[in-house]
Amino acid sequence: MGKTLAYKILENHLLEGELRPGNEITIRIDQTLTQDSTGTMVYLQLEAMDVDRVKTELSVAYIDHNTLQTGFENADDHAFIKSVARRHGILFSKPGNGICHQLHLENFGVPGKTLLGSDSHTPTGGGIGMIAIGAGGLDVAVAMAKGAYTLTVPKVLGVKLTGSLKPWVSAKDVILHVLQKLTVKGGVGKIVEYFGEGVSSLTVPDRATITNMGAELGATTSVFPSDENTRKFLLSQNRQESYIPLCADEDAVYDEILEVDLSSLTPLAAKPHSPDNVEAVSEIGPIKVDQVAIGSCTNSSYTDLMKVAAILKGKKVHPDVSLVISPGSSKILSKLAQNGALADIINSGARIMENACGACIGMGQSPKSGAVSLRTYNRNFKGRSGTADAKVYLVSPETAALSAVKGVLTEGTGLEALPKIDPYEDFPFNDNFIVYPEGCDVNNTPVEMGPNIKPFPRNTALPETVSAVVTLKASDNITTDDIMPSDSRLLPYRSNIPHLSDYCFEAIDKGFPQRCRQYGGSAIVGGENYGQGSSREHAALVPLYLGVKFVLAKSFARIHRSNLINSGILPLVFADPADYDKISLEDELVIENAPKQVMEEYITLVNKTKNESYQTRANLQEMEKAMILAGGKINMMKQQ
Ligand code: MIC
Ligand code: SF4
Repeated sequence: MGKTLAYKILENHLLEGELRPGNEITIRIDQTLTQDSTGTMVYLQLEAMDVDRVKTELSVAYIDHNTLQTGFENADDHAFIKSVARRHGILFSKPGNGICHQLHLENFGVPGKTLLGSDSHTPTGGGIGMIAIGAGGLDVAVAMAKGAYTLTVPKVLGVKLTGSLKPWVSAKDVILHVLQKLTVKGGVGKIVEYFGEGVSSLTVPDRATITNMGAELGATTSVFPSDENTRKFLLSQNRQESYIPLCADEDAVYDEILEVDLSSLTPLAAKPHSPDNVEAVSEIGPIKVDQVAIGSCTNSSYTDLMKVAAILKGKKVHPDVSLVISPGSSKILSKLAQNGALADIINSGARIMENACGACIGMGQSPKSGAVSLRTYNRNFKGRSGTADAKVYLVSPETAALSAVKGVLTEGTGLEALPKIDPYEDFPFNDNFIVYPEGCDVNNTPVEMGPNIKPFPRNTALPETVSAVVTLKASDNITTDDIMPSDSRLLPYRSNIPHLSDYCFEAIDKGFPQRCRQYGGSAIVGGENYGQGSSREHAALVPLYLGVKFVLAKSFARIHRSNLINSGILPLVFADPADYDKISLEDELVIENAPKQVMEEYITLVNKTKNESYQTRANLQEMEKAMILAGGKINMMKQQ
């Protein structure tokens, strides 16, 4: 039976377990990446593990999220990360170099290797044939310490591509189409693997846009074959030696198949407030636009920005539109500056922002009240832009740039095609933003710890009786942005859990932190796909700090579920989803004989307030059981 590309790479990296869907396996991790907003926790955890040099082939610490530096906090975090990177042999990418995923693709990604990153969009690396997985910070710290990662084997969903894209239709429209078909939970427990004759028509930046937004499907990762386009991309980055051809066997068997005829696609947009709320731009119609934001790890490649420059050349941004552009990397910005495209962009009236995440994570550029903001980003969750009532639409760079000029949502069907852009132009080698850990030694490099950096909370072993009061009842698709909001006000406190705790669930229920403090032990009740979105483990660490003992939901998103378990918080799923309606805010829920019950298939939950009980399941793998019993991953590791 033929093998999928995903399973070939996993098999090559298998350290423990059997490669079958649903099994627990441990794989070798070749590379890791961290970014700064999750990185401070990662490196505090790495320090707590008493390791010397990292065990990976390559680990890189990027600074790209918290670069506003409106006070000492961001810069202190950067200095902390830099000092820890040096201690353990990790490369440090200075702020200003660009967005971690774009940079990793350009400078370090290698087809066929595994990459674990403390950011949900790490699967961008799948664009060059890597198995690149986003994970919670602690998992990445452990991967650095041990060179390994334990996961549940996903199924493989094959996306068969035929045809090729028409002018003005782009990679963003491909992934928006897939999101429309599969929804934000359609990829949970799956790797999305692209194959078929349509693959060769997509450039590496196209592929990276598609694998990047596989995160929005909830997928473990997404992967493209490594082919001639991959070779040309690596050559353009002066890294031809990293190239190897890779693809699935001709007769590979996929668990599911979705067919996409690229020629049939039209420009699409994800409407507020979910990436799967997709409709054709022509159907939505020419709504008035207040802001257009181009950039983010999804759509800030050289090709994307060259297309944008071609559209803006000789044009004027509409008087009612603020157009903001953040290039993905310093190399891209430098190239645009050299070839004159940057001047075309600036002359149109666009604002150029730093090569960083910026507005994508609400670090500046919040639009005006009630604004319509078109963004080439990957998430349009309510409030993420920093403006609670803004309406964010996710679109391609082509649609974004055209609309910025017109002042209304516009797509290009029928217009003259854009000039051909060579995505594989030569990018001269430049590592001036990289700090190498030369002569690193744990013993002679102190950790630089600013006053904003506070210890992370630790759980205790699972007690006999777990008793908790329901302090929040939430609906479906709760995001980690809902649980632990991030914007320019809160991002400087990613290394300060006590401070963040006052803002937990702020936009959903302001009374949550206070209720948790009042009851001591609490429980959260959620709907389907609880914890989708960002990998931030703050969405588990802050509830832990506030005394949350378990989360009871209809289903969980992968990374958040792992983060809960890593923190010793039980993720329970209703055996009968109808029980969700029976539980009310402030009910008291109890698990008797908890250590015994977590070893079993079902866990009985008693509702003391209503005098009834419910069957739940934790679906824990063996190692996950050990973590829950010990009160989290670090405690489990210390016991071992
Ligand atoms: C995001 O896009 O939400 C982030 C910010 O990159 C997060 C990481 C974080 O919360 O720091 C992610 O996607 O994992
Ligand atoms: Fe940064 Fe946005 Fe990408 Fe997250 S999604 S890594 S915030 S650019």
